Formats: sequence, structure tokens, C-alpha cells
Amino acid sequence: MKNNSPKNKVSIKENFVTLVTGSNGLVGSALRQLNPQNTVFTVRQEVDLTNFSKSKSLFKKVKPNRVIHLAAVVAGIGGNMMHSGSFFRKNLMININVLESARLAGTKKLISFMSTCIFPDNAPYPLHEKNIHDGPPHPSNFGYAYAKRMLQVQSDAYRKEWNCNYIVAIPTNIYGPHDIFNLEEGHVVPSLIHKCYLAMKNRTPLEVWGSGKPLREFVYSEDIAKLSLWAVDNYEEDTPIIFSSGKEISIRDLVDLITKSMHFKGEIIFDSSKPDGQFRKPSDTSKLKKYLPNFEWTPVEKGIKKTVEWFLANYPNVRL
Ligand code: GFB
Repeated sequence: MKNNSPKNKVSIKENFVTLVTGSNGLVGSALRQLNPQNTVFTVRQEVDLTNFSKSKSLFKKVKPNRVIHLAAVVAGIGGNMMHSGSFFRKNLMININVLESARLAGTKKLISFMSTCIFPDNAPYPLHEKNIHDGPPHPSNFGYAYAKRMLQVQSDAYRKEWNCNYIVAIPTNIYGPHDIFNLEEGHVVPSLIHKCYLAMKNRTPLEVWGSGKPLREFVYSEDIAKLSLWAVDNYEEDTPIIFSSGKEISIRDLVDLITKSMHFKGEIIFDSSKPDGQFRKPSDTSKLKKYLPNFEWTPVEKGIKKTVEWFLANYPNVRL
């Protein structure tokens, strides 16, 4: 592995204060484990970032040189369909407040996160950073996607007027410990782990939404945490960068990995009355590969096993 690989670069520049927003989430929790120097972690319970004056006070107090902005209201396909309006409003407010507070506090570098679900529904494959605004998103995450797209717009506008070095990453489907294991609104990995646990406990079939045919690129939270530390030090482009291994797996194969990790031997039912969402969203990983040709992604088999182990060790004290 080359020396510039994030595997060898988990600490960030000394004498710089880094502020991480949304520290209790998937990537924030993984970042805490990496224990970067001079880093302040903030959570929703401490500071309501939808409130501009609270957000401004936080930045005034911490005076961060750099920010890893992870705070967001997120969910899987179920939550996104149910809360289109509130996800739009809250995410827009959080992002408007955080980027403006950073600017006022003189923050030199800020990385924020979108997601591959924000791409236009009819975008050409593989999904490329340049196409994010070329059409409406898939209807299943309309409000969330439009709010997240504005992160790129705000970052670009701030760069143009105030020369802010604010960059944007686009991870694919992140999973790992500390996720939200809600049965109806969670992302597919945590929801299915929890459902599988209950199916074993209650001796009932495991009900999987949709046909099992859609394909996703799952990325382990710790890998994204390492990449965010790399990017905040090294990525300077005014266009976003996709964070993905580029490896697709079907929901059916994901179910197989989860049930094997949990030793579930019961019946599995695919419920076609539930939404499949986008069929696939393969991403163009060439930009990331150009910078980090040797980045070692956690294989999905290993990541699922670690997530299941974490869930079993922490249940019922998991986020729901
Ligand atoms: O994680 P998920 O909700 O996100 O995965 P998306 C949805 C896929 O998993 C669909 C299937 O094909 C579902 O039919 N699935 C099967 C399930 N069983 C379940 C289940 O129990 N729960 C869930 N949630 N899905 C997301 C956006 O879309 O993409 C997020 O909603 C985020 O905001 C993420 O941006 C990257 O991949 O469809």
C-alpha cells in the first residue's frame, strides 16, 4: 500500500481543530474509533443544527479549521417515502446553517456528504459526479435527494464568492455498527439484521421487501470514515467525489450473507407488495481510484459479519 493511503493516514494535521457534526451516526461513530487528534465530536442532543443561532455559537466556541459534516436526517427507502417533506426541510436547514456557520467562523476546509440515491433516476450508468443535477431523483427519495443536492450547490456558490474550500463526497450505501435498526424506516442492512433476529426469536419467516433483485454497492462505515479523513486533508476539487468500491451485490445475496452470519435456518419470504426502489445505481469509481489506487475496501462478507456481531452484542440498546 502506498503511503498516501487512508489506511496509513488515520490522523489529521496536527494543530488543526476538526469539528465532526453528526457524531453518533454510522460514519461519526467509526471516526471516533479511529481517534483522530484535536477533534471535537458533536451530536444532535448537544446542539440542534436546524437552529442557526445554536449552530453559529457552536462554531464560535470550537473555531474549527476543518469540519467533517455528517449531521443529517437519514433513513432507508421506507423512511424516505414516509417523510419526504420533513427530510427535505430538516436537511436543508442543517446544511444551510452548518456551511454558513463554518464560513463565519473562518473554517478553511469542510467536507459534506451526499449519497448515490440523489442522482437523477434516468442518469447514465455508471453514475458519474458530473450528472447529479441532470434530472429529477427517483420518487422514493424525492425530498431527501433535493435537499442533499443543495449541499453541492451551496459549496460551489461559497467557493465562487468567498473562496471556501468546501468539498462534497458521494458515498454509496453505507452500513456498519451504530446504524438505526428500525424495522420500517431503517436502511436495508440494519432493518434486515433486526428482522432476522426477531424471526429467529419468534420462529417466524423472515420477510424481505421487494423482489430481492435490486443491486446495491454496500460500503462499510469504517472505510468511509478513513476516506473522509483522507479527503479533508487531500481532496481539493470543486466537483464531488464518489466513495465506493464499485462492487454491486443483489439484495437476495445480501439476505444470504445476513442469514448465514446469524445462523438463520427458517423460511425467507420476498414480499413483492413492498417497494424495490431503484433497480441499481452503479457508480463510476475512476476519480477515487485515480487518487487512491490501492485503497483496501472491507469485503462485504466481513463487514456484514462485524455488523451482525455488533448488533448481537448491543441489542436491545441499539438506535431504533
Ligand atoms: O437501504 P435501502 O432502504 O436504500 O435499501 P436504497 C432498499 C432496498 O432493499 C430495496 C430492499 O430494494 C428494498 O426492496 N429491502 C429488502 C429492504 N428488505 C428491506 C427492509 O427490510 N428494509 C429496507 N429499507 N429495504 C437509499 C435511500 O435508498 O439509499 C437512503 O433511501 C440512502 O436515503 C441510501 O441515500 C444510500 O438504496 O433503496
